[in-house]
Amino acid sequence: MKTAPLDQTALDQLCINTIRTLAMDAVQKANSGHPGTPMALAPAAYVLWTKHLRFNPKNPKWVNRDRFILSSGHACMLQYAMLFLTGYDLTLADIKQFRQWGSKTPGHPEYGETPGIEATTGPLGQGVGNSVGFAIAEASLAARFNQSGGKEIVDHYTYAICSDGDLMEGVSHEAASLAGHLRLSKLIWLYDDNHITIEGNTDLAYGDDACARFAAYGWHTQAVEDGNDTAAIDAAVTAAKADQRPSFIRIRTHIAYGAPHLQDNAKAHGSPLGEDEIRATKKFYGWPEDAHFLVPDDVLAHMREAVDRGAELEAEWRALFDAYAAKYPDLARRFNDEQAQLLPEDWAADLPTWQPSDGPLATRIASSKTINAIAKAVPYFLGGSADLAPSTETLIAGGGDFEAGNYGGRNLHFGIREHAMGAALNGMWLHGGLRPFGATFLIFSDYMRPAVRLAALTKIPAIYVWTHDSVGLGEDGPTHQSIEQLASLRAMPNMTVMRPADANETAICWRLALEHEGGPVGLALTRQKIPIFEAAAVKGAERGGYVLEREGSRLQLILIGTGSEVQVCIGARALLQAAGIGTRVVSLPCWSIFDAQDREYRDEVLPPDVTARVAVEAAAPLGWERYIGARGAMVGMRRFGASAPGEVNMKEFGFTPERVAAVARKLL
Ligand SMILES: Cc1ncc(C[n+]2csc(CCOP(=O)(O)OP(=O)(O)O)c2C)c(N)n1
Ligand SMILES: [Mg+2]
Repeated sequence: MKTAPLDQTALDQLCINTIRTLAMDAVQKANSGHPGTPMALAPAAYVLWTKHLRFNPKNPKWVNRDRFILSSGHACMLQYAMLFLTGYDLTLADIKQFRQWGSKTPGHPEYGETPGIEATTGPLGQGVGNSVGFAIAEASLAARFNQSGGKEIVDHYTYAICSDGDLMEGVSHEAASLAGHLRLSKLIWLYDDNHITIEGNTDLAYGDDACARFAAYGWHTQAVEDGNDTAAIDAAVTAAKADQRPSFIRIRTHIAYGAPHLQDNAKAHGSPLGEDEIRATKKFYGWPEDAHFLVPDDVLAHMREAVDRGAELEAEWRALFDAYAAKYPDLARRFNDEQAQLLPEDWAADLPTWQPSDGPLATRIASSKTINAIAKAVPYFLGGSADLAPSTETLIAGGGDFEAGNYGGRNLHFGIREHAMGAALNGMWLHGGLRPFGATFLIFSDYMRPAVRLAALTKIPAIYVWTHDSVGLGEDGPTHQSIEQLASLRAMPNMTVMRPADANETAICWRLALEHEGGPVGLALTRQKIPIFEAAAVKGAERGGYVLEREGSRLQLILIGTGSEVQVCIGARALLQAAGIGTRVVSLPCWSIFDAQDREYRDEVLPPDVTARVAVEAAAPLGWERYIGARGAMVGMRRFGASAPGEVNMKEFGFTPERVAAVARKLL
């Protein structure tokens, strides 16, 4: 591709104004949306798409494409215009359907809805957070697959456009700090410095020297003082690519550029300009004032050169890959399999199992052993923690550290940056070729929640290792003890929460997590030791819930537990059985998997005519009604926890066989 500075011609200007007017017209037609930012960013987008981005519109999934993420997702008409003009499977009719039910042009970019959209954005800061994950993935794949030292099969940039809001959000600070530390040199952020947010001028709330901030993170920084200066933008991107640090380009723009009454006005952020203002703006651009959705033929022809260019780029890469495959057939096969997220045959054959005599064992320790077995069998499985690897037990032994200069390492160190970790995991998976996990305490799932929610919304199968999962963790006290987290995570669509009751259930949950598609999986694991069941007794964990201990006589009572509280249920059952009450214990490690079983199975585990049921979980009771019904009881947490040894907490908060048995008896 040419990299000489762009000498702006009349045709360039026509293209830029086409992008602008498409955004204005689409927002006006929808009577909703964000016109001002696409108008201001059109020159930058034009430079990026025509001069720098390597992509193939006819194969948006080409693996070595450059990635582009619009972190300021509200400006998505910019991206839709670019995707349409450069020849993706997106038509002018789709643009006219902006923000309508079922359209390919939703109100914020949604992964999976529109070809060429790499990540769902809109919650400010997430896209830039994702971009760090994309760059991590590129570096990881490059380190593990590239062989030649010349033209390589994994070699692409990750670009993100971000706004004032993105940079104010905390996650951008975490993510940028991490990227700088890791020296992710192929990451480039273009900052839309327009001095405007929704409430007005950024002076109201924001005075950061953005370039100084990024320089302090170890980024390469540049400033372009005129967002219409395509040559300067082009030169800045060229310099950014050449630098061996992540790059930050501040571009001073003017929201709603060219609108006589609305340029530099916060009103242009999130409302249609209005027909009169649109006509006046078109006049300023030298555009036919009454034309709507006008795409001049020469503009389309010029922009669609991206189709041939993309085909060539991909063909070139395919030749490179074919040569690679001839030389390194095993690596090439693995590369393709991992891109397809294929688990190696028999990958789960060597997952650990335990005997009761091996216990008691914390489920976090069982998880550690399982992680290491998975890591041996699945080379693209990798992850890390937010500075809690020794506590979450997530180190891959012999995996090496993913660090600047050693991007082949499989242990990521996200630092104390849970939110960036969540966002980066999303980016790593969206990039392709990796199956990532991230770890912290269950309580700090709150610190990564916006990213977890986007993983769920986007159906990203990230795996979260959330340990120290209840008041049972002990002395660290109520700040560290999760209460409402399980309920709130279970309330999230597409989110799978698993809370295994022992080591063997933990290994099963991990296997299910690896095989899971369609959303993230969170494993809630204990800090404290718990006894181990016979492996054969817990096989039913595969179905989310199962009868762990059967009633000795006629079934009168069902005790349902998860995690460490299954032990409490077992103790209570012994007391109740001794009193002649036929009691079964159901272990329910995963509600959503259990709910997906057929009715016959569910009714077998929880017979509908047995209404005396007690749920036992050291967490907020919300949601348990569905399993205990109107007549059931819940032994849970209705307050915050306390600082005391874990066993004391469990006793004081009523997680004892005696209390559960007493609660149960009242139901009979
Ligand atoms: C996390 C989050 N908080 C709030 C919003 C609502 N919101 C959308 S855009 C925006 C700020 C707009 O300013 P800026 O980011 O500078 O974008 P510009 O208007 O300049 O394009 C806000 C607060 C959001 N989308 N995400
Ligand atoms: Mg702004």
